Amino acid sequence: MWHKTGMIVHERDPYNAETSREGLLAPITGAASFYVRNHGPVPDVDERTWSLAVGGLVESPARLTLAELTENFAHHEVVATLQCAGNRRSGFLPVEDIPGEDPWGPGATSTARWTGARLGDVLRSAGLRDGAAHVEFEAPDVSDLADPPQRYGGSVPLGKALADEVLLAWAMDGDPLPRVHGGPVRVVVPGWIGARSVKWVERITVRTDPSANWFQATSYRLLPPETDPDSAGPGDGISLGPVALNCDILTPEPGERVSPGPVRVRGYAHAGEDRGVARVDVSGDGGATWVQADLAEAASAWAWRHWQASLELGTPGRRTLLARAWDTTGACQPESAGALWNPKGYANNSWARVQVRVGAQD
Ligand SMILES: Nc1nc2c(c(=O)[nH]1)N[C@H]1C(S)=C(S)[C@@H](COP(=O)(O)O)O[C@H]1N2
Ligand SMILES: [Mo]
Repeated sequence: MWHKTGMIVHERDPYNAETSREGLLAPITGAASFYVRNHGPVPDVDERTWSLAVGGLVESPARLTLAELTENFAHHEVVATLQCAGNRRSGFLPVEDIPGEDPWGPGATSTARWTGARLGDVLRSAGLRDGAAHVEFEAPDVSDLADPPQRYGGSVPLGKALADEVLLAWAMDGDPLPRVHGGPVRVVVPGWIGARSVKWVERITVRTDPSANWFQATSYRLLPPETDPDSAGPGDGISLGPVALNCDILTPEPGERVSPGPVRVRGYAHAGEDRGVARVDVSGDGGATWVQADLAEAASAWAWRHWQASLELGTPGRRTLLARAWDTTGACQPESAGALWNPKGYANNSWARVQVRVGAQD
């Protein structure tokens, strides 16, 4: 019942589906094509009885209904790209298989215009107490992927939680937030991995430490390649937060046959947190020469940038198209997936590679 059409479905239950390459070409993805990442069943939340508990290290613990949240706090809009830490995991699989994790291509990312209250306004109205350093979010969906099975949750440091762009969102592209995307209310943490944008949020707890929830303490962490992910425990590996600079090629699609002559290559690029996309290079000759792509304006500082370039692919045969983005700190994406491979398959931001065939036949 939560299923959408035109998606690349990785799992039916829990429903996990990525946006098609074609769907990724739109500046604002639209709810009908927005990727879905669930760790458990979509919970049955009734917006008439939903409430948000705000507690922990606050002066005045509170419980807000949807009406109180929408009527007592200023409304803000942010166009923001969400990107799952598992986006582009499929690029790791030729290096070494990653059992038990979905082989996401470039479509575990999408962009929407979110409307909501600032999380910071809600926290400030409750009043922060000494020692406040992290803000935890909890949702009602129970995941049996967690060990032990538990409700989904996570946290962000207080500095990010108070930032203007972080919302408790009740609308997506001007419509009530669809249930599958966390309605009635979700957290939206622009610039951070999608895992922190907790859907169906019902409890916010201000703490001294990061959340002990399995999805924060044990999962969504970058483990050294030689570790066994099943024996990883709380605190192992690097906790993922801000999204790494990334890009991918959307057209032509992998395996597509293109005519000799100039080929239009299009894609997206995204850099998390306080970084912007500054340049994208595209190559049709394995990186011997590069062409700089034309960058479209970003819809906001928190949104991806689309790009396009024209490449001369020359004589018939197989070619690998490459793309690499640079960010506003001057950093470039790493070249190889092999150097980044990790047991859970997170944060593959290696150069985009798409194989095409030039000409009528090989
Ligand atoms: N309650 C809850 N929130 C959640 C999740 C979840 O399984 N349960 N998945 C997280 C992950 S890993 C991602 S990438 C985003 C995906 O948001 P979307 O399904 O709206 O695209 O939601 C995050 N919030
Ligand atoms: Mo994710």
